[in-house]
Amino acid sequence: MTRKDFPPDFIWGTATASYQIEGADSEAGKGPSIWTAFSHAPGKIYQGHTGDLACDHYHRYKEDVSLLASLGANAYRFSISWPRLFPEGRGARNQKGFDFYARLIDVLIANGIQPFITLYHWDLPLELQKSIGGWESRDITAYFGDYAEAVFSSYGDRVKNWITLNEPFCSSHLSYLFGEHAPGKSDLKESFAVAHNLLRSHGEAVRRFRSTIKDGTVGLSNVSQWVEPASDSPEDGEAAKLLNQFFNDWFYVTPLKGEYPVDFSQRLDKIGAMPEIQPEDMELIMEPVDFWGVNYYSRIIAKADPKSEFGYNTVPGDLERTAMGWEIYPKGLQLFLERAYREYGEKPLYITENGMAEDDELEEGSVHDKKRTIYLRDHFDAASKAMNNSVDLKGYFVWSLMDNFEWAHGYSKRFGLIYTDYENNQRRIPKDSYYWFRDFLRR
Ligand code: IFM
Repeated sequence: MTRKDFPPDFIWGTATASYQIEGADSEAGKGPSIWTAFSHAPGKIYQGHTGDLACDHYHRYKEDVSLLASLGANAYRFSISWPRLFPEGRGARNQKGFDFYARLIDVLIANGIQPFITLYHWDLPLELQKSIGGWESRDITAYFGDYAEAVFSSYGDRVKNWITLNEPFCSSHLSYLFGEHAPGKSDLKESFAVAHNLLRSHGEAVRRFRSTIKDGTVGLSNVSQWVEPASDSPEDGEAAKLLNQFFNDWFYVTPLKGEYPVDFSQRLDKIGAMPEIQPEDMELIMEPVDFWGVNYYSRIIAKADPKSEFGYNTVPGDLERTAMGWEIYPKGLQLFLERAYREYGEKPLYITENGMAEDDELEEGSVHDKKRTIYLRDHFDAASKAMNNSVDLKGYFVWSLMDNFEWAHGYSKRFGLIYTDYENNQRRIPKDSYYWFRDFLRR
């Protein structure tokens, strides 16, 4: 398999997110985010790590763009930090923040790299959390819309591809149900209310996009798991359907059809956890997207369990795992892309994240991350098979350009093509997988 197995205009890039790489968290007028507060709260993050400095990308963005250019990437997906532009989420603008992204965009374009910008990758301005409860409040939608519009008006002349939200599943359920992410709450009903407000805000951003930008595309990036039943039994089949609705369909089918997936909704209804849907909410949520962003890492297996709240549980599979403990299943990428294309409206797809954490070690200036290289090769192959089966896949972003702040895991998990040497002033050291990807792109 070589680059020639993909169309000539195929997008090849890497992805990152603001809080995970930028650092300069309280510099140049930036306001704190919910992750600033969460990472500084005792006991929330591995060994008390924070994103205060992260990869120091804020100061080293030119070096990072040079590394992208040497890789041969023709695109780069990054997110904008809302509190860097609006320190309190609304009201006063921070011009230095706007200037930073303008410089980043310009240097990318000068190097022939198209920016793909995500508006929200989890770093909500802390002030909005404190004053209105962040995503818990319906009022967030208008504020997110205003922020989105300010971004579109500032950069829309140069940036053509946009993503509203990254993985609303995580910013609702990981943050409000499982409590692992900021703001760290555990309340089922609230997590679905938050998911509803995230989807409404996504719709609002799409609406603002259509009224501000004349040429360009906008989509939504979802964490996407290939769901399998534990056996051929009808009960496990039903379990897989429910898990699919909870994990995947909730954030793909709802914006497509304006209706929450029926079976899972019925379960939620029974326990009084369905979000309140007001007239016109669904019309807003359904604002049509131009593409779906698929963030694929692994599969999950569902087994019927009449005693559990939703009628199923997940059970471990027996495939090799990454350092995150996620099973390595390239075939799942092909199957997911095929299902997504078929069931989510035959829209163009991008893989907006794919990659793996490995226990990388620096040995005499090199990192021999063989597993990651094989992982990427096999997932590229799976993507190309999906395309051969008629899936309209337009691009592939490897997660991540460099090792970075992996949320609750701090810096203990390394996903990068480039090793970040946290002990030595965040020195960048391209790993073997970086050179493999570079050669793949050159060939
Ligand atoms: O690092 C995260 C990213 O922020 C969102 N998607 C999954 C990645 C790996 O866990």
